[in-house]
Amino acid sequence: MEKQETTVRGGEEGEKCNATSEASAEKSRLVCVLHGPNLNLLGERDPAVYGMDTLSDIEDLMRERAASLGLAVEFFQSNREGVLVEAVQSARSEAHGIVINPGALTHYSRALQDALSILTIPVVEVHLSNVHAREEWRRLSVISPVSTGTITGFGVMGYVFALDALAGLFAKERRGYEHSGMPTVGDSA
Ligand code: CA2
Repeated sequence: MEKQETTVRGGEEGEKCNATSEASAEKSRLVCVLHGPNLNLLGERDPAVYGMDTLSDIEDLMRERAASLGLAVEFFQSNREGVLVEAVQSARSEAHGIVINPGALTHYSRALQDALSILTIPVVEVHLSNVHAREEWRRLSVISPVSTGTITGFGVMGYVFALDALAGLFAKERRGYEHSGMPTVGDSA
């Protein structure tokens, strides 16, 4: 099968979730998957909290699900807040949806919050652990108010659920256009 997705990693300027595979962006909805600080260490430490899977395992799982949903996916990880803000800005014009695990930035990054708040595409916030069952400070997410929805505590499955959620929203959006000519992503109907 023709490979649809493009994988982008690291913090190089100009490489953040761009639709580098233009053909794929034309054929499928493009989902930009953003991983925040320290998530590059997954699988190396704290398996009791974050599981044994590495970031690469998660991306393989998502690629598989994306292919079955007819979505294109791109991945980007950075340990730097400003670089992630730039990735969100790039996704604004390139992607149809975002899946983001902002790591610890979840709890305090107003810069990331502002960047996401400008978007009109759906944003799914994902956490491997159940942030509400851990320390008090993890219960506050400054990202949740600017996300379409949040998935927390399902481990790596949460990323798969996030793709399912986006595929559902895209399908609903298409139906909305067909029926009324109006977009319906994010409404409560
Ligand atoms: O549960 C999640 O997915 C978190 O977003 C993970 C963040 C944490 O700060 C959030 O409160 C919840 C931490 C990511 C750090 O990942 C590590 C991976 C391996 C070893 C140590 C940290």
